[in-house]
Amino acid sequence: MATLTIDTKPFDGQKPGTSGLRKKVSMFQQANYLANFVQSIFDALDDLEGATLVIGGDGRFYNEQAVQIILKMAAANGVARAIVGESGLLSTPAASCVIRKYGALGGIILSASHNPAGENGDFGIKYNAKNGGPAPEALTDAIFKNTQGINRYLISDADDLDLARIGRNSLDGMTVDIINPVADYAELMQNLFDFGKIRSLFKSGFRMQFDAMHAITGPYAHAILEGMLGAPAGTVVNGMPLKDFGGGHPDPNPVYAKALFDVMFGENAPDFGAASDGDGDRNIILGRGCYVAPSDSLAIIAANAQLAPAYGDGLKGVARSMPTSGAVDRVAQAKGLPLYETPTGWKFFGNLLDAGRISLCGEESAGTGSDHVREKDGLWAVLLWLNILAESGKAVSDILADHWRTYGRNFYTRHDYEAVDTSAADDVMASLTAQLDSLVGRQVSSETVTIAEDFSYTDPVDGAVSSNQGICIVFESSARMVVRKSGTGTEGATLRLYLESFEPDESRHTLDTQVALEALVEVAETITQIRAKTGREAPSVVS
Ligand code: VG1
Ligand code: CO
Repeated sequence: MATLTIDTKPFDGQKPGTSGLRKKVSMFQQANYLANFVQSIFDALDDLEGATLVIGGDGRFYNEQAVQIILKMAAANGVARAIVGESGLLSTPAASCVIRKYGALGGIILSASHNPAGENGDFGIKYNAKNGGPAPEALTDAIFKNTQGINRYLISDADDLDLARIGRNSLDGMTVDIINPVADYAELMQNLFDFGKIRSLFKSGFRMQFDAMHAITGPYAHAILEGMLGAPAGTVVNGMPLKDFGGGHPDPNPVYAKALFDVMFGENAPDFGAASDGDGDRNIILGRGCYVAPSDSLAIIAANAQLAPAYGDGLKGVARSMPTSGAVDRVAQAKGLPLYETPTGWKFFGNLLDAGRISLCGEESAGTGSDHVREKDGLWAVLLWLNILAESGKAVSDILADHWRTYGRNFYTRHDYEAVDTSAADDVMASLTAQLDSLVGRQVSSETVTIAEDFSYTDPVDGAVSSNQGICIVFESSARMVVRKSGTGTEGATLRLYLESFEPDESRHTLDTQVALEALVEVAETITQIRAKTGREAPSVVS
């Protein structure tokens, strides 16, 4: 076996977005495309020689081929040991858990998360650092810079490994440990939650449906919910990961997870419903006849986390991304907890978690997590909810109503305009940015603008500044709107419009969200002209 040095040259468009590099599969299949990016990661790491790396992905099309290429490149670049999930599988939170548990230098995660999979779908790759979290911006900038000047990569000419066989292998001098992708993660979950209590809950007849959407959480949910916690067989649906995710779009929201919504709002609905996304880091929570908006879920978890053993001593602090609703702020205030507002993307929570400033964090896009790993964690959130339900004995709908009664309700919606013309999207953002100053004081229908800003974040731990993170407009009524361009889409551009208003009056808490926010939607259109400029009559997804 030998190390080959392959000549190559830079490719356009290898700039990592919100969570790594995401492109069409066909792009990744071009000769040297993946290898260029992987070598650019390796060249950006100081301590690669002799290190341990974790490798795994969400099982989508091209996952296995990519793992084989990365293993051979790791061996050629002097990595001492690779830890790989069986068949190349690892959910994003499980990868984070494994990196931390085995003291690895970092890990390479293959996923495009919620983006559709299959030969004509998307593929993605990202690097996670020693703490188990997404590479910080300084590192992703260095990786991008390397992709622009790359002229060679190193790869072993060894044969492919059989990834389906758990055990120890050697690849051109590098140790490759193929592990059960669920075991370490399941053990961690067992240490955080009261599995006995949750088992009793299921024993008492409590019914649940978990929709794995044919993506990576299937094996995890089967093993933990049906295996360790004794939920009846059939609790987990669509639990077999498929290379094309069954042709679906595993973004757990009311549109793409409609089947679950139909069950939970239908006759004879189970007590509890949940779904996860492609790579297992997101979750949605439903009760019988009710949906818990992700921003509310974060607030409810923050308010009740002490019911689970791992958080019994209370929380150090909480954080949310800027577009996430202010529901969790009210809990933080009531409990006297520090609250941080970060840009979109999990990487910004890492420093706060590492520094012990927060124990819990989340995003409006259905991601919640804690200091147990450094990624958002779908199944973890579901288990925390189960622990809260088991401990409180309440139904999901009661927990929600009680929460709003105590803290008031933050009505919240996100409107996505997917795959719009890039120039139209840029025009929306540019003209909004240009009118920020003149917006302050302007009255639009019943709302008056008090703050209009281009969100910029200074990391309180290392002082790093991230600017242009979305336009945020606050009104006198305390209503708020945010507009940003997605960093994960792969077709044209995706614009996200986030709208929020606060309702203290309990008699109005049962209003439909879209009805409650109807007027604000029109105010936002007047200010942004999104519909006019993109030529869309309505958003592609309302969540
Ligand atoms: C989206 C979400 C963001 C999330 C990111 C990665 O990013 O809005 O909150 O962190 O996806 O999540 P964007 O830039 O498209 O808005 V994921 O599950 O890909 O795991
Ligand atoms: Co995801």
